[in-house]
Amino acid sequence: MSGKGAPELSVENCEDLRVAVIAAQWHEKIMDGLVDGALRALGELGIDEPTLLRVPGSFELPVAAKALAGRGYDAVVALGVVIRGGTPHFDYVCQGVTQGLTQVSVDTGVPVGFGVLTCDTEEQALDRAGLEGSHEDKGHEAVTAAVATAAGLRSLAEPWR
Ligand code: DLZ
Repeated sequence: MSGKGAPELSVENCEDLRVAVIAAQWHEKIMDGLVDGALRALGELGIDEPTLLRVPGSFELPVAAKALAGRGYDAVVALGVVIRGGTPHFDYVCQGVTQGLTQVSVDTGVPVGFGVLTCDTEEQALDRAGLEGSHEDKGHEAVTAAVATAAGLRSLAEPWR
C-alpha cells in the first residue's frame, strides 16, 4: 500500500480527550520510532498526559485495546511491527491483530488508531517508523487519525448550531 494520498488532518479542540497508546515490543528500534512519533503527535495536539501501555507482541494489542476502550478513553492507538518470516506465522499475526483491532473499535465505538506496520522486510519498516531518514511516520499518523475521529464523533453529540 502506498503512503501517497494521505490527508493533511487538522484537529482542533481535542486537548481534553483521554488517549491511550498501546505498544508491542518486538523490533525495538522500529518500535522506539513509532512510540516517539505517537507521543510527539499527542504533544502537538495538546494532549499532555497519555497512558502508555506496553504488551509483548502485536498479537496482544487487541485485548489491551479492548480493556482500555472500556475504561473511558476517547481514543486508543495501537502500535506494533510485524515482519514477514519464512512461515505462515506472519499472516496469522497480521490477520489476528487487524481483525481484532477493527472489532474492538466497531464494538466499543472508541476509535482505534492502526499503527501496526506489516512489512516484508526490516528496511520497509524502518522507512515508516519516523526515525531519522524514514519517509513516513506511522506512529504520528495513527495518533492523528484516532484523535481526529474521536473529536469528530464528539462534535456529533453537541447541539446543532
Ligand atoms: C511470535 C511472533 C513473531 C514470529 N513475530 C512477531 C513480530 O514480527 N512482531 C510482533 O509484534 N510479534 C511477533 N510475534 C509475537 C506475537 O505477536 C505474540 O506476542 C506471541 O505469539 C505470543 O502470543
